[in-house]
Amino acid sequence: HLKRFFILISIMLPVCVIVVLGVSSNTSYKISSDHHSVKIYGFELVNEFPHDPRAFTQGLVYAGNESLYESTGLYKQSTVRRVAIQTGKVEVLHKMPDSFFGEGLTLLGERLFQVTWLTKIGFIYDTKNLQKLDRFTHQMEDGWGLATDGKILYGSDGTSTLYQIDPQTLKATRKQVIQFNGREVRYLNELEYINGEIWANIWQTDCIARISPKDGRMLGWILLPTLRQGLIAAGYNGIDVLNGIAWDSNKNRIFVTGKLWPKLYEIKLHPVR
Ligand code: DDQ
Ligand code: CA
Repeated sequence: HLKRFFILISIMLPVCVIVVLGVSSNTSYKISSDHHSVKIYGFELVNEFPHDPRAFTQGLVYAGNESLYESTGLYKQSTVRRVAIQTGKVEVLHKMPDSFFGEGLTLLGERLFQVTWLTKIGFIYDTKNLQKLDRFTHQMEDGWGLATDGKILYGSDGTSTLYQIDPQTLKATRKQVIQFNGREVRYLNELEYINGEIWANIWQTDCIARISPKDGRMLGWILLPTLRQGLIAAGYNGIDVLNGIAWDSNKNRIFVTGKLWPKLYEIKLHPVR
């Protein structure tokens, strides 16, 4: 286990450093204004809760009443579910058709919006029973993440583009290419709207980007490598990447988890620089 742990650290640390500094082997390190304005955050663990280790988490959103709505991926086993935070128990379950791979999920009013991997098809569900109300097509390249500020939807498709989407027409009303240190921030994945910002999991990393939806500017990086590394060190070898951010705006609580992770974490950020 120890050996695996060190191999993992030696892989993940450079990945985070590369993302944060925007340095690659064929470019030289350039100081840009980003380095003065973009903050780096670590975290403090507030709570940990059980999480279904078979849930390939693709969307996570606070439902109120100490529960979350979660969408899970993988063909033949994609779901939308409501889960109790304390116990991790599934309270309501909707099984998606076998041919769809569930992706990002967000809650707007009484309805849940969801997108699916490798299609432009999305679904709308009733929050009460998770029954499907409607289907839609969107204008992104692919369906990865979804979030909302309560008025408009925000979407990601695995590129560096953050989309603003009209929830009535499902048309993209604005596209912002997210950049850091003069480079595009690609692989924007699961999203959350938090206190006027968009937070984005960066696929295949332990990093979350904090983005201003007003001008598309990068505001900060949250580094969470120890969550996944801790699980690996505890013997959970089958887990996938960090994915899933939910925000309880009433109590200002932040929850994160990952694909096939046995835990859901409540975290508090602290600036490290
Ligand atoms: N995405 O969530 C990053 C958008 C896609 C993840 C795809 C993971 C592939 C798992 C295996 C797929 C089997 C066809
Ligand atoms: Ca989310």
